[in-house]
Amino acid sequence: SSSKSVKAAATYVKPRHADDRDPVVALREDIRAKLIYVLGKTPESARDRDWFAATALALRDRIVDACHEGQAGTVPDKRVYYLSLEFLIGRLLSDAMNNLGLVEATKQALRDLGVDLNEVEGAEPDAALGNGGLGRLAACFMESMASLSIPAIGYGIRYDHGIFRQSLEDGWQREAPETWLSEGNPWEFARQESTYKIGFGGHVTMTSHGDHHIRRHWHPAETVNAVAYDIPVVGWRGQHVNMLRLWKAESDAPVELARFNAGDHVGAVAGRARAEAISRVLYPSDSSAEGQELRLRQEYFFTSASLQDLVRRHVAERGSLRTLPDHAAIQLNDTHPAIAVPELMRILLEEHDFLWEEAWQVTSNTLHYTNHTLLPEALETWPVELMERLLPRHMQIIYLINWLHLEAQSKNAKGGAAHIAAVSLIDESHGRRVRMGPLAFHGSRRVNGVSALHSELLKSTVFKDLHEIEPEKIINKTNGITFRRWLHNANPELTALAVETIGAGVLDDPTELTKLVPYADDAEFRTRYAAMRKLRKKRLAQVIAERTGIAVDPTALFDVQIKRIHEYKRQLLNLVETVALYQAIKKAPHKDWTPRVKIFAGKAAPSYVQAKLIIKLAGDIAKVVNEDPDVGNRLKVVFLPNYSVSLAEVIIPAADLSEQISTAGMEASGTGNMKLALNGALTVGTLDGANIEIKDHVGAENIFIFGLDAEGVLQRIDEPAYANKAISASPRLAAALDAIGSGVFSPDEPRRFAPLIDELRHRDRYLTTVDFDDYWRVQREIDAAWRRPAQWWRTAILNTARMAWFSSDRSMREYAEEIWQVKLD
Ligand code: HBZ
Repeated sequence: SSSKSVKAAATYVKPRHADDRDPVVALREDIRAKLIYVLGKTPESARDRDWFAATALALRDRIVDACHEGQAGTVPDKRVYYLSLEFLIGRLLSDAMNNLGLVEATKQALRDLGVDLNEVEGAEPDAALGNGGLGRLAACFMESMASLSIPAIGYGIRYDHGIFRQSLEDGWQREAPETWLSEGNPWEFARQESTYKIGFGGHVTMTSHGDHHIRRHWHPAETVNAVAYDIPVVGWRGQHVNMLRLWKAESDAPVELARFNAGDHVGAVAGRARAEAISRVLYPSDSSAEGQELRLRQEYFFTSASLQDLVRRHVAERGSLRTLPDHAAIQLNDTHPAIAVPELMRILLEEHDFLWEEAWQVTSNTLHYTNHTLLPEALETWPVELMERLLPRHMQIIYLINWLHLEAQSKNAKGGAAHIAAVSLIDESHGRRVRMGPLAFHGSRRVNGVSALHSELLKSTVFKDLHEIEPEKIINKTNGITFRRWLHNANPELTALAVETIGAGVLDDPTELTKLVPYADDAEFRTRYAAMRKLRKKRLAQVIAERTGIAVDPTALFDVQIKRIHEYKRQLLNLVETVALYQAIKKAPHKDWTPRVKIFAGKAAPSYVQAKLIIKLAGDIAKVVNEDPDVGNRLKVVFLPNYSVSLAEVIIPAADLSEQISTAGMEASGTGNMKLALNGALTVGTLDGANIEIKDHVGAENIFIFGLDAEGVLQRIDEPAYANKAISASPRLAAALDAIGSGVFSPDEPRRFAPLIDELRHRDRYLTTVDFDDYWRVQREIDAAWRRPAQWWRTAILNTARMAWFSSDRSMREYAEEIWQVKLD
């Protein structure tokens, strides 16, 4: 789709290439040569997938040229290392073409070869090495760092299987493995020469070095090789290239030939299979901690490989590791790499002869930690027993770090037992467990939350006691999104309209979007803006028809909630309101209802029973509502399967309304909220996460806010029987719950949804019942607003015009200046 008309961009972006052939001719020749000589295909026999690989290889050459042209042989003053267990990248082709300024040239080159760029783009599998917001944020940050020329390396795992493919079987979620690497990955370079040994298990020895100096040494029982695979990340206008370095686990044990020859073909490779399992699959749970041994192995595997790699690089470039904090800033994306704290200590102590205090200075001045959640079930802890077995030396180091930390605390005024227990890195309340959040906090120079509200809540809740010890440590860095992907590439029509109206400068500087503000009052511009949206809605309607068989009317209000399925995100609130609306339409079918299409998409963690039931409920409601002749086009309900980055790129530009309705205080930030508002969807939302900052930027009159705020939630949650009271006070809510709970949407199994409804009636942990009436009120206000198109489109344009601050370029500039202390040009 991006081929359609980032024409606007291509006109203004000077193509870069390594030779002086005409860019179209050069691409045509190179793509053809890749197809024939690298892939071994003929143009006649090539499938779209082959053309994709050939095109990617030709573009990769140009990225390498850009890299060599710009940075060859230079050692940057300071590098950023972004450690993340997840990078939810999606497709890379349109990113690469756009940032190289080669969209039109590639399209023309392929056309000359008789191939349609759109088909080629469609043949690229998503690199879906992440679950949701946290993983996608890492991908946006990588793109922005390259675009800002911040020298950076992203470190992660090269999973064979990313997030599972979701299908619906009779409305129930089914998971199948995603095989994105089955035909190779043309973007990557395998670097067999960059291999590190990662140890597990074993024991620790002590040797005396005189003067009371005892050195400990770890002797792992088992080692696994981490092999580097590099994906180059090219920034805007090809000015700078960074690397995403992903580690693959390989066994260092040979095939046991004697066993194999004796006929034990499976046993002969069992040890190898165990080692290689580490990079086999992405853990598919989001916002809940896994607690399994393989997960801890993954965390240590990629953290150790990354630290060994960056330490080796630093020593090669600078000699002494004492200057590491001056030349390296390591960012830990949540606690998944928090084992970096004892691992960096171990490397400095054992492999570089540091004394404890020196090692601590270097470690705690190099590491930085981003927290992404306050939900207690998502905060990682590891049983001490498991750590002792898998990482015995690290457990010793953690004990010593904790001992010194608590020793310092026992000397201060608040040093009582309760305070010590609150700040300890070990939780002793239900078995002994290492608390990875406090470990990351204590071992880092800065800790950041991801929205203003979230950072404040960090200080008053999960890190309250640690914050009092070091009040300067927690800072806020509100999330952002890359406009290159989420506006320019995903919405070329809106981009072209903006470029035509306010100039191409907007492609380099998103703050130029504010120049659109006066056009909100220009009727002709509003008509063009609305026409752009209509085009994208027709396209989405096609996709909906293809994938679900449901026919939707593109003139209806497209209301979207797209995100992981989780109770705190309250898809259930949206569904209960859908049922109430359905009942109201049935009662008064001839009222002038605002036609709506409610669009849902998102994956549930495979073991999350309630979330899977919510998906089934969406499908069951859809079946009844969509087939009811009394309803017609007034209301349609759609659940689009297999939500992904590339599906988001289709839905977001077609959305009129963005549902951001989490229980206040629970969504750390949200980033889909930013993508939708940037593309001109109006937000219906709670005062949660970055919604608050979106409201501040777009203006309170241009967003629909409802429900309790975070403080209100904290108060209400302690009141007795709040759900009961809310239901008794609202006949509309009671009727909707009765319908769902009694089987109106599941006549084949009337009690199917009782678990969901019983939870709402008796406990309602996420205050769905409490916020319902206000949600209903604001939705009817939205119905009315849709019936005043001039006003609606004015508001939509003001949203687009005022979202510039949410660019991840802004986020990355703030991290660079206030956390990493990296100078920007
Ligand atoms: O991180 C999300 C937050 O829920 C969202 O509000 C925020 O915008 C986004 C970026 O900061 N958190 C996640 O996506 N968390 C996970 O994906 C996750 C994955 C594995 C875990 C725990 C959490 O073990």
